[in-house]
Amino acid sequence: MTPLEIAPGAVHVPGWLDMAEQRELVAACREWARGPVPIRHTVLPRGGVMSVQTVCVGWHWQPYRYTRTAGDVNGERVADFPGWMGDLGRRALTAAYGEPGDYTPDTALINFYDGDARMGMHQDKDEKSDAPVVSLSIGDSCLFRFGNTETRSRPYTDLRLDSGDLFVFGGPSRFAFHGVPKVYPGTGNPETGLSSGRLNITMRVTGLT
Ligand SMILES: O=C(O)CCC(=O)C(=O)O
Repeated sequence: MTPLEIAPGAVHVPGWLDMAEQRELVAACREWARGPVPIRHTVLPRGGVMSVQTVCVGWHWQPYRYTRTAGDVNGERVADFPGWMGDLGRRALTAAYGEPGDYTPDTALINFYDGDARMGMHQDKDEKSDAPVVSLSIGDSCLFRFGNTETRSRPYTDLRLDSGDLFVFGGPSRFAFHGVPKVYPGTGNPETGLSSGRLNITMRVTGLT
């Protein structure tokens, strides 16, 4: 549970979620995956399809904007961002930075990685706010690549994110490129409620009203 600063403003807190919290998050995500906007592989503007499956709460993300309704899926409004998740986000900031500030996340992107799913190096920059991103990992471990704000390539730091880990990036690292080059199948604990695959939840402040 000792916070490790990976870069200025980017903090890894291994083993932050206990098993009961991981189970509760898996159960909540399973519900959201069913609807009102079901989990799906996001289609990119040039026709590519993301290998991860994504469902959102609070706001719906599609490349490269947020909307309340999911025009690219079924036109429904996404589930509300629950108050308990905001509390979890503030606890996460306290664990990473020592205090929560006025952190008020209003969206979460929930990504499910199975098979060979991965995520290329990218910046989270569709938010109109520079508030930190809180990332929670459950299930299979992965190789997480955390880079710099200028380029997709080096310098970057490779680290392993395990089930229960928290990663927060804000301040000078808020717009750093990052990605998931590899998931390690079979490394998760089925007690989380996930028999296979990896779940990642990122909370963000959209800055939208
Ligand atoms: O799965 C992860 O750990 C990272 C997810 C991510 O980069 C994103 O949702 O933008």
